[in-house]
Amino acid sequence: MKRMLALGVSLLFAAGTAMAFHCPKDMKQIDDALAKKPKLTEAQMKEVTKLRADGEALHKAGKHQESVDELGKAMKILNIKSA
Ligand SMILES: [Cu+2]
Repeated sequence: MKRMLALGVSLLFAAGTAMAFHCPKDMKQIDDALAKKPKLTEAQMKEVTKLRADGEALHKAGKHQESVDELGKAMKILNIKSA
């Protein structure tokens, strides 16, 4: 019984951790794309920068799903295929 509980807890933890690791990965992809000086309009650049900052803030607030959503929008503008 104790062992089952431990397994359940570790599975739950693993699921949360997988999500939490997604945001930094997306942020890195965005940073990498920005480092290559992509051809974006000024408005797009502003949007990407904002989404990137929002994503990081949401990630730090523990709202990983929302963070992934915001970062996903930035990645779409940058034409990054999410892995
Ligand atoms: Cu996160």
